Amino acid sequence: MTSTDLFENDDMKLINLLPRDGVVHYHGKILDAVTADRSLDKCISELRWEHDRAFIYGKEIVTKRKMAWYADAPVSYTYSGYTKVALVWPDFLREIKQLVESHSGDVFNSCLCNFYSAGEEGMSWHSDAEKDLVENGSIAALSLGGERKFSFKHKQTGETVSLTLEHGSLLIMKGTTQKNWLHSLPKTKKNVEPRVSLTFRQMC
Ligand SMILES: O=C(O)CCC(=O)C(=O)O
Repeated sequence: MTSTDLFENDDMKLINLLPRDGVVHYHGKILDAVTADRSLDKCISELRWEHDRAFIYGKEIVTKRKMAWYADAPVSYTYSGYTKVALVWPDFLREIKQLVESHSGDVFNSCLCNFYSAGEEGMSWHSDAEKDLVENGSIAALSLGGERKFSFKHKQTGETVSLTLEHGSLLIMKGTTQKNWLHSLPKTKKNVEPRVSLTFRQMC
C-alpha cells in the first residue's frame, strides 16, 4: 500500500479497509525515520516490559512477547482472566499519545504496549472488546520497528483483510470493529527486526 492508496478521494478522506461492520483506517507513517528510530529505542529501553499471562481454556499461558501498560491513573484492566494495574505515563509516551490524538481526533487514557523481539512472537486471533473499554471506542496502534503483517477476520463470514504495518505508522480501529472482527499479528519465519506496538485505548 502506498500513501496515495490510503485516501478515498482528493478530500483526503481515509479509506475504510473493512468491507462491512467496522471501521479501520491506516494512516501510514506518521513519524519520520529518525523520530521512529528514536521512539523505538526509548520504548525498548525505558518501558517496564514483562511477559504477558493469560488463561486460555483453563490453562495459564505465559507469552514470549512482552507487554507494558500505561494510563492516566493506576487503574486496573482485566483480559484473558488476568487483572493488570497501569503505570503512569513517562513523558515521551505522553508526547506520542498527543501526536496520535492529533491524527485520530480521539482522546486516549491508556496504552497497552507490546514488544515482539522476533518473528516467532505474534498475537493470535482476538478482539479487544473487554468491559473495561468504552463500547465502540477507538483503538489507535502506533507501530515501531520491523514491518509485520496484520490481519482481520470477520467473526461470522470468516472473510479476511490484511495489511503491512510499517515503522512509524498508525492504524486506527473504531466503531463496531471489535464486535464483528477478530485481529491478529501472525508469527513469521522471516527474519524480522524487533517490533513495538503502542495501542492507545479508551477505558471507561
Ligand atoms: O502489535 C500489534 O500491532 C497488535 C496488538 C494487538 O492486537 C492488541 O494489542 O490487541
